[in-house]
Amino acid sequence: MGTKSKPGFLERKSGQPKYPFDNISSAIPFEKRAYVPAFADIDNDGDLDLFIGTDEEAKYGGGYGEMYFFRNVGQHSSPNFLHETGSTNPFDGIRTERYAHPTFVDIDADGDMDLFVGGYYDNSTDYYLLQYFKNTGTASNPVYVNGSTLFSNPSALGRRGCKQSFQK
Ligand SMILES: [Ca+2]
Ligand SMILES: [Ca+2]
Repeated sequence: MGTKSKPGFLERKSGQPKYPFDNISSAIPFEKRAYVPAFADIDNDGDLDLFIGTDEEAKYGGGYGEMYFFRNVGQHSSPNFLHETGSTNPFDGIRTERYAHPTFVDIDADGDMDLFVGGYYDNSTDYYLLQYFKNTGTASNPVYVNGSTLFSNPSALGRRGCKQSFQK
């Protein structure tokens, strides 16, 4: 609805036509406490793919987050998201901090999407962290390794978590 200069929004709900997310809630276990979406064309095929950051407190023995990956196997104007796991998920086995808030941007201008994840480190001091995951693969076949922490200063970031944002 609306136009580029005057947007209008219409909520589409589960079960309605053109609602592309019906298979997502069944892919993420109910007990997760964060569902933070980020879109990026991670396989460079012209449509936006979906990532969802979560809190995975139980899976790794406490205190970590995880990224779920849904490849867009539809069209740019008619998305259809397929849950990818194992080796087809570029974040398979990679832990983030809790309540993962992902954002993709080509920060090093090498043509592939890098990742920043804001999160929460659950210990007695309650740090809020920003992690950087450089894409060491390609624009169509990303490879991410465990991220380095850019900063973790609760007094600078505030105590309600950090969420990163980049403007084009
Ligand atoms: Ca894509
Ligand atoms: Ca890059």
